[in-house]
Amino acid sequence: MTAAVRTTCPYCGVGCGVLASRDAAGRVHIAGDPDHPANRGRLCVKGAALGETLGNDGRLLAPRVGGREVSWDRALDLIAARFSETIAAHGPDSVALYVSGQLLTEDYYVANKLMKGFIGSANIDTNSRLCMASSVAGHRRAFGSDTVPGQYEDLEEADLVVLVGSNLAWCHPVLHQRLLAAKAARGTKIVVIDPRRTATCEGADLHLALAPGADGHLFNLLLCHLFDHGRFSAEFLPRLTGADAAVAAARTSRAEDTGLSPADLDRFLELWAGTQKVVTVYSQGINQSDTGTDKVNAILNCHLATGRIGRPGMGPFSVTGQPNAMGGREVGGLVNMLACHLELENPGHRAAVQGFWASPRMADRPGLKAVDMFRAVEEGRIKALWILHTNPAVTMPEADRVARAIAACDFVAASDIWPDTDTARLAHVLLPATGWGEKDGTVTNSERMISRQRAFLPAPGLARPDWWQLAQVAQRMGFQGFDWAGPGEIFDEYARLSAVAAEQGSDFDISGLAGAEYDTLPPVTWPHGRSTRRRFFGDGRFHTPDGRGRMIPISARLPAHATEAHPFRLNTGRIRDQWHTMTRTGLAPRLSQHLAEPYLELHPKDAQRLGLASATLAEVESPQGRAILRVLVSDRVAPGHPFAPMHWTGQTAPTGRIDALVPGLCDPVSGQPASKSAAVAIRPFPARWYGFAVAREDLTPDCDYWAKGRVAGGLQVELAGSSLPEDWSAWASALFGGTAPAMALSDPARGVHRFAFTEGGQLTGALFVSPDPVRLSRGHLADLLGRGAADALAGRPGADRPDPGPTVCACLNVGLNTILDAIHNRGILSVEALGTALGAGANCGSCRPELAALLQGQGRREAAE
Ligand SMILES: Nc1nc2c(c(=O)[nH]1)N[C@H]1C(S)=C(S)[C@@H](COP(=O)(O)OP(=O)(O)OC[C@H]3O[C@@H](n4cnc5c(=O)[nH]c(N)nc54)[C@H](O)[C@@H]3O)O[C@H]1N2
Ligand SMILES: Nc1nc2c(c(=O)[nH]1)N[C@H]1C(S)=C(S)[C@@H](COP(=O)(O)OP(=O)(O)OC[C@H]3O[C@@H](n4cnc5c(=O)[nH]c(N)nc54)[C@H](O)[C@@H]3O)O[C@H]1N2
Ligand code: SF4
Ligand SMILES: [Mo]
Repeated sequence: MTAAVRTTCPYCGVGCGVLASRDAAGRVHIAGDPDHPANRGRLCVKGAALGETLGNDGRLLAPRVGGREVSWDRALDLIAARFSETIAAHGPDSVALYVSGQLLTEDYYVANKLMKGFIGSANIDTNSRLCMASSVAGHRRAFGSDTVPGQYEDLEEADLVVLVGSNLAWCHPVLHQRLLAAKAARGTKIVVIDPRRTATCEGADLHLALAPGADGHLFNLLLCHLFDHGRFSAEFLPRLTGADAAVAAARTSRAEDTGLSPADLDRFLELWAGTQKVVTVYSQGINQSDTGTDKVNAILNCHLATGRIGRPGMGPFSVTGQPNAMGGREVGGLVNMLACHLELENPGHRAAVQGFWASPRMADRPGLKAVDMFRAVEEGRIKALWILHTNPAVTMPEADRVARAIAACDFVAASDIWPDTDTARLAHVLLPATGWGEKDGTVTNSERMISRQRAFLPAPGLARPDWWQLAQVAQRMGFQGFDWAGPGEIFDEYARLSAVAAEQGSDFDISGLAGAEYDTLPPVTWPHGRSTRRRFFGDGRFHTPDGRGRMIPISARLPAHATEAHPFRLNTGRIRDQWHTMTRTGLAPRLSQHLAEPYLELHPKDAQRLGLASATLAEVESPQGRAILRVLVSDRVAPGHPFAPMHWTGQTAPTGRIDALVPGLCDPVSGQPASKSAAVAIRPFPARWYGFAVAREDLTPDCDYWAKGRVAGGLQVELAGSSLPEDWSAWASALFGGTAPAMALSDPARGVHRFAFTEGGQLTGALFVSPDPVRLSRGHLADLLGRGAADALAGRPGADRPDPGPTVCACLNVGLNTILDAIHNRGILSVEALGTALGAGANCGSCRPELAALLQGQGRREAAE
C-alpha cells in the first residue's frame, strides 16, 4: 500500500478531506481524513465510492480536432488562432468561456485573468450561475460583499436549524450527519421547509410543506412577527439601514400565501422568534427561482433585524453545491466580478487588478450571464466558445436549444475527461483534462475553508490540467503573465493579489498564504491575512459604503399560475447517489442501484386523474421540450407539483434529460434560472411494450424509451416502445449486435418474450419483454451476467436464494427486501438495530433517513421493482 495522500472530495461543497492510497495491484483505497475539520473522517457514499469511478476505459486521452487525435500544439494553436481571429474581426465580446464551480481555484484564476484582463471581455460565466448566483446577489445587496458569515460548527452550536429549500440529507450528507449528531447530543430542533417530503424530513421536528415558491412570503411573515413581538435587536438596528421599508413591504405577505396550516405557521414563527441561536440553511429551493435573490434577502432580513448573524450558533448559511463553488466566487468567476471579491464595475477595483496583472485591456462592463450567453451563441453574436468542466447541453435550462446553439456555433472547444458527453460530442476541439486524483490545486468549501486537492495517480495519456490548457492558449495568443510552472505559483500570485484587494477594502484576504508551502498547505479558513476572524458581521461591520448592513424591502410573489395547456409545475433536483450528469458516479455499480432510472414523482391524485399507474411511463411536455419518465406515485410531493431528478443524459437516457423541459426564465437580479418550476403537461406514454435487458457489453437500443445503468457485470437497461417490432427475435438479435439468442421463451398471445444470449455457456445478455412494466428481480438477473445461464429466463432466483430487492444501503449493499424482512420477521425496531443486524446505515449514514421511514412503515415505492 502506498502512503495515503491527503486530498479533498471532488463532489459537494461540504469539502470533505479524503485519504487516498493504492495497493500493490494499483487499486485505489479511499478513506475519510480524520484530521480534516469538515468531516473528521466521515464520508458519504459518493465519497466512499470514489475509488470505483477512476477507471480510464473510454477516457479522452489525447486532444482531438474534428474527431481526430492531434498533438497538443496543434489543438492549442488552433484555439488561440480562432480566438484571436474572431476577436480581431468582431471584437472581444464575440468570444466566451463557460466554466464550472468544479474547476480548481487555480484553473479559475487563469480563466478569469485571460478573459477579463487580456482578452478584455467579461464573457466568462460559470455553471454557478445555475447554482449560487441568487445567494451571491443577495449577499452583496445585504452585506456589500459575497460573504458567508458562519462556520459549520454553527449548525452544531445552534438550538434551532432551519433547512429551507435544501435536501441536506442527500446533497450535503456529511454536514447533515454532523447536524443529526448535534441533535442527538443536545436536542437541536430541526425544521425543514420544502414543498416535498424529502429524506431530510426524517430527522426533523417539523416539516413545512409550503406552497412552492412561497418562501418569500414565509420569511416576510416571520419578519413582521419578529417586529410585532419586539424581537428586533435594539443593539444591532443602528448598524442597519432599510428596516422600516423592509417591514412595510413584508406587510403585504399573507399567511394564506404560504399554503401552511395556521398551526404549523405559528409553530414555526414562535420557534424562530423565540430561539436566539438559530441558523437558517438554504440552497437550491431558494436560489433556483425567478425571485431567488428576493428570497435570499427575505431570509437575511430576519437574521439582520435580530442581530442573529456572525455569532456562534447563529446566522444565515447558504450551503454551496459544487466542491469549488465558493472558490469560483472568490476568484471572480462570474461575469460581474473581479478576483478577490473586487467588482468589475468599480473603476478603482479595475485599476488595482489591472496594475497587478500588468494587463493590456480590462473588461469594464459585465459580460453575458449563462442563459444570455448561450442565446448570444445561438444568434451568432458569440462565435468562439470554450467550455471547461461542465456539461451545458444537459444542465442548462432550455437544454435542447442550448445543444443546438453549441452545435451551430462557428467554433467550440471543450475540456473534459470524456470524449462523448452530450456537450463534448458537439465540440470541434476536445482537450483531455486530468481528473480528480491526477491534478493539484485548491478548493473552498461552504464555510470558506480552503483545502488542497492532491494528485495520487499519474495523468493518463496526454491529459493535462485545465489551468495549463488555459495558460497555454493565453501564451499562444501573445499574452504575458501566464508562464507559471505549476498551480503553486498561480496560488501564490492569487494570494498576493488578495493583499492588493484588501487595500481596496475587500474582505477576501489570503495574503498570509503567499509564499506558504503549497504542497503541505493544511485546510485553512479565510480571511487569512491581516485578519483571521472566523465569522463576519457579528460586530455590525459590513462591506457597504456606509459600513451598515442593508435590509431589503421584499414584495414577495408566487410563481406564475399554471396554465391550462401546462397545468403542472415540475420541481427538479438531485438524488442521493448520483452527481449531476453521472459522468463519474455513473461508473460505480453500487451508486447506480439506489435509483436506477429517470423518474417522475407524482401525487396519487394526479396519477389517478391522468390514468398513470406506478412503474408505467409518463410523457412530460413543456413549451421547451419533451421527456419520457418512469412514474413513481408518492404522496411525498403535492398535487400539481411533481418532481424529477436532473441526472440523465443523451448517453444514459435520451428522453430523461430534464432540462429539455425547463424554460430559460431567470431571476432579474442574479440571472439565475428558475429550475424548479417548469410549466409542463403530463400524459401517459402510449407504451405497447416494456422491456428490461442486461448486457455485458455496451449497447444502444433503437426504441422510444431507454435508460442505462451500470451493474457489476456490465449494464442494465430499461426499455419501452409505442410500436411493436414485427419479429421480437430479430429485434433482440439486433440489440445484441446481431448475435442470435441462445435461449428464447415466447408467449405471443400474452405479448411476453424472453431471450438469453450466451458465450461459452455464460450469460452475456438477456431481454425480457412484456405488455406491462416488466416485473422481475433486476438485481438477480444482473448478478447472472458472466455466470451460468441455465435459469436466466426464470427472472427470479430459486427459492433457496432470497432476492435482496433494490439497494437501500449502497455502502454495504443491503436491499429493501432484506431490510423489510428484518423489520417484519426479526422484530427489529430501530435504525441502530438495523445497523447491528445487517450493517445497513452503519457506514456513511446516508440511507438512515430511508431506514427510519421503512421502520415507520412508510416503505418507498420504487420506480421499478
Ligand atoms: N447526491 C448529490 N449531492 C449533491 C449534488 C448532486 O448532484 N448529487 N450536487 C451538488 C450541487 S452542485 C448542489 S447546487 C447542491 C444542491 O443541493 P440542494 O439544494 O439541497 O438540492 P436540490 O435537490 O437541487 O433541491 C433542494 C430542494 O429544494 C426543494 N424545493 C423546490 N422548490 C422549492 C420551493 O419553492 N421552496 C423550498 N423551500 N424548497 C423547494 C426541492 O424539493 C428539493 O428537495 O447539491 C450538491 N450535492
Ligand atoms: N433542472 C435542473 N437543472 C440544473 C439543476 C437543477 O437542480 N435542476 N442544478 C444546476 C446546478 S446547481 C449545477 S451546479 C449544474 C451542474 O451541471 P454540470 O456542471 O453541467 O454537470 P456535471 O455533470 O457536474 O459536469 C461536469 C463535467 O466536467 C467533466 N469533468 C470531470 N472532471 C473534470 C476535470 O477535472 N476537468 C474537466 N475539464 N472536466 C472534468 C465531467 O465529465 C462532466 O462532463 O446543473 C444545473 N442544472
Ligand atoms: S459529503 Fe459526500 S460528496 Fe460531499 S464532500 Fe463529503 S464525501 Fe464528498
Ligand atoms: Mo450546483
